[in-house]
Amino acid sequence: MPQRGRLPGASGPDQIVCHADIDCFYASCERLRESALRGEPVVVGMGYEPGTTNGAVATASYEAREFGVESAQAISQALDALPRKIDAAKADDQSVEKAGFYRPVDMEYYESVASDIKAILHERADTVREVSIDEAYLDLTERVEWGGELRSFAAELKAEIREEVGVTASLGIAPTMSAAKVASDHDKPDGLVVVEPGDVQSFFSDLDVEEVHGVGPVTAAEMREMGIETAGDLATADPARLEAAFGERGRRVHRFARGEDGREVEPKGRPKSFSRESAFTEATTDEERQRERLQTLAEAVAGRADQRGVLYQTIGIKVVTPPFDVHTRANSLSGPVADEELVVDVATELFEEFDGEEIRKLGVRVSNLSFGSESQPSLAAFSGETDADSEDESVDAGAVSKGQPIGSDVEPPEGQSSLRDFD
Ligand code: TTP
Ligand code: MG
Repeated sequence: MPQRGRLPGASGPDQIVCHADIDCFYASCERLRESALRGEPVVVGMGYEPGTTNGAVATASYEAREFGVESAQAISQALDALPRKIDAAKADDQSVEKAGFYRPVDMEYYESVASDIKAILHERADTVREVSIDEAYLDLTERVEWGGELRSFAAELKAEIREEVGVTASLGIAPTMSAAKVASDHDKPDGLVVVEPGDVQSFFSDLDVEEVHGVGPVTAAEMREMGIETAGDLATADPARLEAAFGERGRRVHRFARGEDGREVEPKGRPKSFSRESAFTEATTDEERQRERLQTLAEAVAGRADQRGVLYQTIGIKVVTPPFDVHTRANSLSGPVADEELVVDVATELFEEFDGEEIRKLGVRVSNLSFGSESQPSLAAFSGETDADSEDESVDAGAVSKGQPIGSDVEPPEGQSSLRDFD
C-alpha cells in the first residue's frame, strides 16, 4: 500500500528508519564482565541486600523474566518470585535451580558499554538520534535500499555489536520512527523485524494495543474498556473520542497505529570516539603484517574523523593476544588535532611495547573528540573541560571520567530523565 494517510510535512515514502534497542541492557553489561552470569537469571536493581527492603528492579535477564521479574517491580516482589541464588544455596528448602543472581546498578560501567555501542551506530549511519542509554534511531535512507541489501546491513550491524561489544541488539526497521520502535520490540531478544512501506498497516492491525508506541499499561487498560483491544481497533477508532479520553496523546497514538508519523530522525548525541578493529585469520607473530594492519586501521580511523569534520585529542590502540587477552594503550595530546600521520605514528609507537608478541586482533581508536566545525557553544564547553578529562582517557571499556557519563564534556548530559522520553 502506498503512503496513504501520511501527515503533511512527512519526509516522504523513502525514509528508512532503524530503531536499535539492546536486550536487557544492564543485565547484559553485568554478563560481559562476569561470565558466570551468562544463561542464568540475572536481576539488576537496588535494595535486595540484607537489611534493606525497599528498592526496585532496573532490569531482569530474559531467564529471570520467565519467573515474573520485570523492570520497575518492587525488589521484594522480585525476591518472592525469584530468590537469590546465594540464599537458596544456604537453605535446604529452596531449589538453587529456581533462584537467580542479583547485582547492584553500576551506571558508570553501563555508560562505558553504551558508548562503545553508540560508536558503532554512529559509524553505520550518518544521522543517529540517541534516546536513552541503550536505544537509538538511525536514518538509513541514504545508506541502503529496502530488500535484501537492507537485511544484510541489519544482520551485519547486529553481528558487529555482538562481536565488538558482546551484547545483543534488537532492531526494527520501518518507514517511520514509531513503527520502527514497535518493530524492534516485537521479536526481542536478538530480534530483527523489517516492516516495508506497504506493510505498516497490516503489521499493526493484529498487535495488542499496548504495543503501540506511546500507549502504556494504564492507557491500554482504559482503551480495552472502550473496546479497543488491538492496534487495528485503535487505527479505526474515532479520533475525537480518543482525544476526549486521552487529550492530544489520543490523537497521536491513533496516528501511530495507522502508521502515520511524519517525524524525521533528528540527530541527538554524538560519537564519543571513532575506532576500527581487525582480527587476523590466525594469531600471528609476523611483525610486518602487524604493523601494516595497524597502519591501515589508523588511516581508516583518521579518514573517518576527517570525513565527519571532527578533531581528536586521544589516540589509542587495542591489542588482543591469545587466548583473548585485551590490552589497551592510549596517549593524550596537548590539544585537539586532525592528523592522519600523527595517528599512524602514535599508534605505531604505542604498539612497540608488543614487539614479538603473538597477536589475534588489532584496533585503533581516536577519542576525546571535538566537533569544532559544527557548533560553537559545544566547542566552548569542550575547551573548558579537556584538561580535567584528558588524563583519564583510555581506549578500554572503563574510559569514564569519574562519576560522569562519557562525553559529558562535549554536550549536556542527557541524564536519567531522558531514559523514558517519549521519543
Ligand atoms: P529498556 O531498553 O526498556 O529495557 P532492557 O534493555 O533492560 O530490556 P529490553 O530492551 O530487552 O526489553 O531499558 C534499558 C535499561 O534502562 C535497562 O536495562 C535498565 C534501565 N531501566 C530502569 O532503570 N528502569 C526501568 O523501569 C526500565 C524500563 C529500564
Ligand atoms: Mg533495551
